[in-house]
Amino acid sequence: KKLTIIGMPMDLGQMRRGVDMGPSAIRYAGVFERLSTLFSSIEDWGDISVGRPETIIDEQSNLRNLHLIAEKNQRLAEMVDKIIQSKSFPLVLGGDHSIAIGTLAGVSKHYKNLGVIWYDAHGDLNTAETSPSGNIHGMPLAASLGYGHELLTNLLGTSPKIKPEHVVIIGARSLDEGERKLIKELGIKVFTMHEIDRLGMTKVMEETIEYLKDHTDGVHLSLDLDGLDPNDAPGVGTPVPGGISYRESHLAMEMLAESGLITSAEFVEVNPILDERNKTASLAVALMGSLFGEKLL
Ligand code: DIR
Ligand code: MN
Ligand code: MN
Ligand code: MN
Repeated sequence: KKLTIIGMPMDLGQMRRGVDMGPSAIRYAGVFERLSTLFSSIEDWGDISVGRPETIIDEQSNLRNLHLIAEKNQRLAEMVDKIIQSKSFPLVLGGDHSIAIGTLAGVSKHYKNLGVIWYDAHGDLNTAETSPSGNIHGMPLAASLGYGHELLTNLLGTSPKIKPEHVVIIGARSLDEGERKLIKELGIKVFTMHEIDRLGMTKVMEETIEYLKDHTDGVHLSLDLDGLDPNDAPGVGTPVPGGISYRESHLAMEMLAESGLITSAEFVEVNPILDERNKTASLAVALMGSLFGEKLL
């Protein structure tokens, strides 16, 4: 089993600076060492160059940094494609969540029915029309489903990348009006905090795995650290109280490891400037350990 790490120091999808240092923070927290015992071979391809330009609002669409985000995600998509071609498991380090547009463009080239687990406080199902913020990090799931600006939906020349019945959102507790509408319209499976409290994480993950396993030929995990409770993951740009706990999250990762379903993953929104002594990056690395089958005994 081979793993390839790639960093995407992107902070243009939202307004708080510092999330571009996420990949560095995760590396500093020891990702390479931690995962190296779990794979027969592990490589770090370094970071994709994003640059740090002034914010440019697309006049026609009101999408902040649209062109640059599309361009950089194109590059990420190509790299992720290459990683999978080399028969390795792609692990993408963010960066804000707009990078999922690139990751999913690259991954979905290799699967007819790619499943997606979206572990997040938010739905990331906005478009230019529904977004209250204009921030593209609130749009990657919509874009991957084919909704939104063509520059975001059509990377590598195909759209949509994924089907709504192959998506599971876990941890939602902040949804915008347009996102709620789209979830209902498309019938997307969502485990909000209510279901997590009510059913418990064990049942939520059992149902998630059952829901995806016979209908998909690969499953991507897109884990936004703000899906966790801000007490456990303070270093995020848009914290929402009442999130998934540290222990529930480890359980979720362990159950995914046991299922053997996950074929690619990304960990996003780690912002070391907002963090407490790299706690959130360290948490991300610990969760990766569980996701990739680390065992105490
Ligand atoms: C909000 C925040 N729904 C937006 N989204 C975030 O700007 O569209 N996603 N933070 O993870
Ligand atoms: Mn997100
Ligand atoms: Mn989020
Ligand atoms: Mn199906």
